[in-house]
Amino acid sequence: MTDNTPAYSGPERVFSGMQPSGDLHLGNYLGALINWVGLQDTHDCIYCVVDLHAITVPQDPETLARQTREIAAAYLASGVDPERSIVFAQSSVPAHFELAWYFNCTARMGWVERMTQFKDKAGKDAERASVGLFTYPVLQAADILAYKATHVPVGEDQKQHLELSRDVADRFNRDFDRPGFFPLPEPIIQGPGARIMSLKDGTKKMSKSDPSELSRINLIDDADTIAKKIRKARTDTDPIPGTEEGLEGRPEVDNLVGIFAALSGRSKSDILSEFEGQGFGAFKPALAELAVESLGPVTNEMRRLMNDPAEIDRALESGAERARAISEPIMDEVRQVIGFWRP
Ligand code: AQP
Repeated sequence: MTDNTPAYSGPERVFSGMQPSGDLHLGNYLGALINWVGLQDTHDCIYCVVDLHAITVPQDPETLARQTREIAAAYLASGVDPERSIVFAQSSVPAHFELAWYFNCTARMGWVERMTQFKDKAGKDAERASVGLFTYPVLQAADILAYKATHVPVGEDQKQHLELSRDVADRFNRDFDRPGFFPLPEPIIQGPGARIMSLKDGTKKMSKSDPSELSRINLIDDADTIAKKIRKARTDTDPIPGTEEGLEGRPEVDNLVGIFAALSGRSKSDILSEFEGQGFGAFKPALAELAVESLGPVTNEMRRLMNDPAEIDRALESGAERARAISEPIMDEVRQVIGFWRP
């Protein structure tokens, strides 16, 4: 459908975000955050705390403000440099609200109805879900395209939403006969951490909103908590296989091996050859040690930043200013393209 669209010829730009809807976990870190850090070397990057997305489900106001700072602290602690990259809270840049409305008028009901995340999150009682939860992926398209971002590093769960962003951009370009006006953003989904599953159920993704604390490792967990969660992670009684084929039908084991690979920067098959034939009594302590060693510096830096929120606030304020400076001229162009009256 999009093959013949003349290409966007503007600069490459990276955009991504995370919701302040709970504590960030290992899935957010390995699926997205570590890729964000690396992309700073090659691209102009914009990293947003997506508080407008968080309020698609009820949030306590004080907690929302604290968690917004906490997510920003996690970005900085993981290595996002607020001088090189733009770090800000979504609600402080008006372009997100405005473009979301235009895109609500561009996206088609049928496209949004197909989104599996809405079905998962709304559950059986979709009638009672907010309209915002339904149009969440349209707001996501606005987030990206308010900056004409070309690349979006995310975990695998966001693939379908990114396809919708491409459709929205393409539809806008066609409806207003402005080929190449918006880029068709490309997802960057990479590495063995692209889909980290729950520690309690290898068929469900690790998620902030899972009611079980034991299902995830949070970035703010201390060493003992991490070790306990890994010790209690669900496994089976068979030994570790020697090849990736041996992981088939063993989703929990596959997940733990994937986490080991992502944290160590090694391949799954390399990990399997090291642990082939061993039981979880040997594997789990090794994984816990690796997780503590990898996440410890991030946790400590997050704690330091949370004890001095002024540093976080400075980064968010200057990031918002820089984000507005990029998005405002784009919004002027968009209003002109749509044909709004101006004196
Ligand atoms: N389990 C995961 N494995 C790999 N990547 C993941 N991401 C989320 N979970 C995993 C990636 O993290 C980024 C930010 O996600 P988000 O905060 O916008 O919300 P989400 O995708 O809805 O994540 P959660 O943790 O499941 O939150 P809740 O429970 O609030 O919905 C995205 O790039 C995502 O792909």
